[in-house]
Amino acid sequence: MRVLMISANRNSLPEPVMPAGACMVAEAARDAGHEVKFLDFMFLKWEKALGRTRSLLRGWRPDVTGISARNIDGNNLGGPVFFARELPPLVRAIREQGHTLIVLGGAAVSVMPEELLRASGADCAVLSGGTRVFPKLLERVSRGAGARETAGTAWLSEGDFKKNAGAADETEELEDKKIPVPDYAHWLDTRRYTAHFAAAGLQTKLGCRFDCIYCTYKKIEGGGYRLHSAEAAAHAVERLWAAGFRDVEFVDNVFNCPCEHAMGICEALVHLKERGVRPGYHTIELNPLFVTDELVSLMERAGFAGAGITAESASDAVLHGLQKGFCAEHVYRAAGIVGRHRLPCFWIFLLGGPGETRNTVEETLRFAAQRIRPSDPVFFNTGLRIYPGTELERTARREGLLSLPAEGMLEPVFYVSPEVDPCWIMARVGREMGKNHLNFIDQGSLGFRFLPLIHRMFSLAGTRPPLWRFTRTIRRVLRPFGIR
Ligand code: B12
Repeated sequence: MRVLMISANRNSLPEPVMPAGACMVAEAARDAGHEVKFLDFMFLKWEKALGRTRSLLRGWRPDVTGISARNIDGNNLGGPVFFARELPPLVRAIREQGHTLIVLGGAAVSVMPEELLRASGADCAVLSGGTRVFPKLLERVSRGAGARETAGTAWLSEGDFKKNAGAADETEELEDKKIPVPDYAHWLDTRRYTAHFAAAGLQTKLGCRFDCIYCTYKKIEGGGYRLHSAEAAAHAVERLWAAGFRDVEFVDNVFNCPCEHAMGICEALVHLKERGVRPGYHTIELNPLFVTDELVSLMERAGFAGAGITAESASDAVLHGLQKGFCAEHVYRAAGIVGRHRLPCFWIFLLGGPGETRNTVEETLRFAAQRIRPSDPVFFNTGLRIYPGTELERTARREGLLSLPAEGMLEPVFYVSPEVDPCWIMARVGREMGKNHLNFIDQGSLGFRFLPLIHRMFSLAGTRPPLWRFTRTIRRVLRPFGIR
């Protein structure tokens, strides 16, 4: 069969991310014997993206068109951007060119499948396990059976949302299986990505054991862990290295849990380094609870160039309200540990959750000012995106802050504790940024529209990722132009 895969993500902020999942799924379809073409929208303006789609479809009629939808929105209360708004016109443009079965997939679809199916007009959606489910769906379609009933898919039937969750990934044992490493250069303009500081993503496990009230990770990946072995991770890194990638990002939702798994992977990476395979490694999520001297030392020996720490708050009341499963003491301890090492860290805080007050905001700001190394950037995000089905949604409804039905929550809606005004929080963070904390940034900084240009400049100068290591330099240069 003819299959078109469209990676619809055009968001290049805070950096363009390579559509790993879309490539993996396209490759799984090709390996199953289908003829597959790929359209990557990342570096295209909207009109151009639609134009390319139309002209491709005019000359080549795919039986099935997959649309990979990564982001619903930018998760930014200060400047909301609604990416999913591009899906309905895209689906219409595809339909205008003739019949093709339109299948939605991607992280956004795992988060809000019903709402995206309703809004986009696509035929069905793959809920999870794309590399397994999509080829099965294609196989059914090729023999004239209905795509919709494939295990792992969802669809609308006379306006009702239906799904056949089937044998989801939950039960699948990943141990010792190979980690799919797609031939990225076949599907994407990889040079363009790496020139914008994008690292090749590598996922070493699925699942999340935490119960953070706002989060969708369990919805996307399931609760129980399914782990790839350290050998499988090392093998995947070798393949990425051989393909020319010099930066590898662990896209596991939380890299250091289970901690022994992360340690095992780091040990395997140390051995790889001894054999001359030495990319820079990155991860955006370390949970403070499992930050230990031993882990950080191993990460340094393995060649990690930077790591994010998702502390979210330094106030016990807020951490409790968010059900983070750790308290302020752990956040302080993590700062003490990384302070004894050289590994650059990027601290992430979520302000405005249940229980947040002016006092708790001050607690977090004090922690950031006094305990975080001035060379480490600190990101303050105000407001929590509310997703249907989360504990945060229930809290917001109970507190009378949310009355929209789930369909209305596709356009971003945010929670901010009724005990504190979001404008006050943003202004307060702004005041700290305006002082001498050049390492502090807010959501406006991540959405700064000249970031891609800054990436290019640093990249041309031969700088290696992560760019956030240069936060203070960048802010110092931008300040005279009135840019915070
Ligand atoms: C790691 C990560 C990041 C890293 C990415 C690093 C990198 N090198 O890729 C960083 C920190 C940079 C990042 C940034 C952002 N992220 Co992020 N990120 C993730 C995370 C944890 C993992 C993503 C990943 O790579 N998964 C592994 C790959 C292999 O999976 P995948 O691409 O989803 O593909 C699988 C399936 O989706 C499916 N599939 C994919 N495409 C298709 C297509 C078809 C047709 C089919 C059938 C199936 C299919 O098959 C694949 C295999 O199963 C997810 C949460 C999660 N657990 O998924 C959030 C997540 C994707 N991010 C999210 C967001 C919001 C963002 C930001 C907008 C945040 C911000 N404020 O800036 C930015 C956007 C960046 C951009 N340019 O688009 C949201 C997106 C949904 C939403 N709420 O809108 C998520 C889901 C987290 C959440 N809040 O729920 N992110």
